[in-house]
Amino acid sequence: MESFPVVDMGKLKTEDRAATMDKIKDACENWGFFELVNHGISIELMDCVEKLTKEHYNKCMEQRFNEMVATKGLHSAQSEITDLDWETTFFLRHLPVSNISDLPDLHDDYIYRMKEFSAELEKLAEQLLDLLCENLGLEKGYLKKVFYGSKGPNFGTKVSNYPPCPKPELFKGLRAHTDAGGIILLFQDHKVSGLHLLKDGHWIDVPPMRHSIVINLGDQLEVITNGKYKSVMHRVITQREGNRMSIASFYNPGDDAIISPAPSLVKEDDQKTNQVYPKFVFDDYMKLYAGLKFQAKEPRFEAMKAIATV
Ligand SMILES: O=C(O)CCC(=O)C(=O)O
Ligand SMILES: [Fe+2]
Repeated sequence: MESFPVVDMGKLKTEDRAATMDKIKDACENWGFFELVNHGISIELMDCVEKLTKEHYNKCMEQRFNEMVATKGLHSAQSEITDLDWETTFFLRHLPVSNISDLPDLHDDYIYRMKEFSAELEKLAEQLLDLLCENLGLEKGYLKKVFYGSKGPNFGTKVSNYPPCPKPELFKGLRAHTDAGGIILLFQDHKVSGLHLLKDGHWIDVPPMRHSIVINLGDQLEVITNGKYKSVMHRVITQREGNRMSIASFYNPGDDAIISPAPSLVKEDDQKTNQVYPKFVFDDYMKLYAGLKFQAKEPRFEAMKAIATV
């Protein structure tokens, strides 16, 4: 079986550039996921973010999670739980307006480092969007411009921990879904695994690799590429031992961004066979997604076609 795609971004500045671009193209077309190394974000910063996130979990999140488990009586579950995820999270919004300083239990150093990390991830996301443009034959800046809307992109970070679970067969850390937005950049625990993607009907492990960033594509890139690239189902399983940290940053279109297939990626045949993806305002998609996250994406695309407000 082919192995999980690992892209060495350092090679983009060498004679291996063309082969590296091909690797990204293949990953986008066939996996919806890839893992980046030599992405330019400093190891020192990543180690610091990891340390601060784990400290914050130990200090603030672990007890809260255990109380939730006790209140809901989850330890006595006897059959699979399908309406809840075995995770504890908080969300940092960076763009269009940051909420980091408003969050109650983050100390100054953590806030400072998370801001620094998110600024690096924002740059990386925009760089990746341009690499995708290049592979798709779209002009440089096309995707960034589409995502911009009138107020710029939505960019935020979900900080999650998946605590050890006494009954991993009954709980998912995060139930299977595709991501609604644009491009996702994930800094995952290098010791405790758990993220799976669905490929050709099989769940495949996204292997932990220290200091890498895992990239995946959301529903909006599937629409804009008219299905040339697909958002891929993924899930997190629970483990009996170890707490898994995951810091997922979502670079998404702005609320009023108008999303539609790039005209150059729609073929005449697609029109005839009605294979064209819908056109909509991003926030309308998000409202629909809120209630349907853990379901297949195709009915969401159909529903957006039926609404057709733009
Ligand atoms: O925690 C992970 O590894 C993945 C998280 C994820 O898929 C999500 O938050 O959408
Ligand atoms: Fe996800």
